[in-house]
Amino acid sequence: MRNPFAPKAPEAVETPPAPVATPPYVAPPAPAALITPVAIPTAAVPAPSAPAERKGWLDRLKNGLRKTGSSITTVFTGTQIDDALYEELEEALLMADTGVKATTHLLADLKRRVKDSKTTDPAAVKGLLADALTDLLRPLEKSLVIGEHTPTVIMVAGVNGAGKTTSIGKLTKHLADEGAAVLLAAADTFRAAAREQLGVWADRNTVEIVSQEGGDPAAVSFDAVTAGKARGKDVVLVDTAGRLPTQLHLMEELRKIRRVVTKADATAPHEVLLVIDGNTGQNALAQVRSFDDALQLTGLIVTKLDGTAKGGVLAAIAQERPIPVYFIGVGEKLEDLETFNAREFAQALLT
Ligand SMILES: Nc1nc2c(ncn2[C@@H]2O[C@H](COP(=O)(O)OP(=O)(O)OP(=O)(O)O)[C@@H](O)[C@H]2O)c(=O)[nH]1
Ligand SMILES: [Mg+2]
Repeated sequence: MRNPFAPKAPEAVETPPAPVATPPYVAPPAPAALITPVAIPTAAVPAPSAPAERKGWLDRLKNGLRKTGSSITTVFTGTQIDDALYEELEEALLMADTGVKATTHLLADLKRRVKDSKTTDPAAVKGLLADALTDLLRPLEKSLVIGEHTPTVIMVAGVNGAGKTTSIGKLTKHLADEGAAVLLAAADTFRAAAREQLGVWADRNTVEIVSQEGGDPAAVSFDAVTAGKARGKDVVLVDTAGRLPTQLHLMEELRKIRRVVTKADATAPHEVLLVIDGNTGQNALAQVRSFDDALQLTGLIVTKLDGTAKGGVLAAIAQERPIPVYFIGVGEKLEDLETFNAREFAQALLT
């Protein structure tokens, strides 16, 4: 798939063989694409010279994490590497939502790196911490692959207001821009406003939407997947209503949506994504655990890493429930959704 953040190629006209009713979705390759079609190896490492757009976006991520970053980096402004430095660092990491387990792991790893490097300069320790954090976060790096199934069915869940619908909208835009046929399923049937919100995204991107006033979320999802198959869509995105893991009947309803989607297509859902608000702190980890236990998550989207988010929660997730982070969001605008890169994130956090 072409990198949506790279300058548009002059004319990348696709000419599928004429008589095929449902041509498979194939897009030209590019590194660091937001979505990876199946033909491209998933280890889509960003090109060494990141496009200008990505740099701009990284600046926004840095801005969002600045508060956390400065409270961690002041730890390294002293003249000695001593117990006081490690204690201060421990405190700063805990304050950044890193959690006890990941903090303990990072400190032990860092001490080992300091010893191996024989450095005596606190400033150098910052670089070693960035390495330790990158290694911890690396298992979370993974590309979302589409094209393996037609349609690729992606179910999206999360607590109220986490950013599910917005993230689906951003994703739809990117997919539609790349020529993928997308169908949206408004499985948030409780509120008229929720259907309308998704409808706006559908109109804006001129993609189709399956919605039903006051209908059963599982029935809407079933209809959407069935329609997606019949109409040869590349992707079906199922937007669900927000809910807390403690609302057991609502969690059961999510399981029902999942089961019913499988009835419409035995291989679906191909992805079950949890959207988490980056400001949720350590509670985000509890959300990941609960939704994963209920739905067997395949990926995460972490939103709102602009503003007051502390960022350390990704380290906690990596340590305790390493589910891939397909995307991170740093704002409400369309371009504020990007792929997750461990090294970039560690550097953004520690500058
Ligand atoms: N600053 C910022 N705001 C975001 C981001 N993603 C989403 N939002 C905002 O968060 C609010 C909630 O977003 P929605 O997409 O409606 O959240 P939702 O999870 O669908 O909410 P429910 O369906 O009500 O559970 C909106 O005002 C979005 O604009 C982000 O990355 N950064
Ligand atoms: Mg919503």
